[in-house]
Amino acid sequence: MALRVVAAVVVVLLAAAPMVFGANHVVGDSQQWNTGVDYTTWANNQKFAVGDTLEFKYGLTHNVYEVNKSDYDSCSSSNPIKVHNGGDTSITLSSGSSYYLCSTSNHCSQGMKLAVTTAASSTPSGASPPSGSNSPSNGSTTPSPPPPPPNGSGSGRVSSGVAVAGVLALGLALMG
Ligand SMILES: [Cu+2]
Repeated sequence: MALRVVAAVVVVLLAAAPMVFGANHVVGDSQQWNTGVDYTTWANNQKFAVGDTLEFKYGLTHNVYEVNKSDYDSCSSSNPIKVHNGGDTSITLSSGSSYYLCSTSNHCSQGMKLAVTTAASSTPSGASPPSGSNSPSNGSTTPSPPPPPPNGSGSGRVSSGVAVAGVLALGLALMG
């Protein structure tokens, strides 16, 4: 029976495993990474977490420059942290904020700039469970778990044996 509980727990863990991997956010959704899209609004409707991926899909006239905040604010592409090309760029988010823009002509000032901030998730500060171990079972009545039935496993074994014998008898009757 304990084995069955362990098996059930393993099944639940396996079912939950895909949630460990982060979500993929296609930048701009169906509008993708393009001019004329408000990526501030888009980002505000997303929930970014550490480990999520940001996927930029774009035509080859565009690109993805990862920049710092001041360059993001001023649409400067002269000092990029990282440059991506090729039309399909996936970036895995780490904690904090990251900033992206397109360096082509004036695309950034036409809206091709994106700021992403991941939610602080892994460190809930100061929220430790209460450590007091005062259980409310100090009263006069002592609640004890009910004892197992005296010959539970024995009778179970007997009844299953009877069942097996019955199946065998049925099989013999069918064959004979
Ligand atoms: Cu562009």
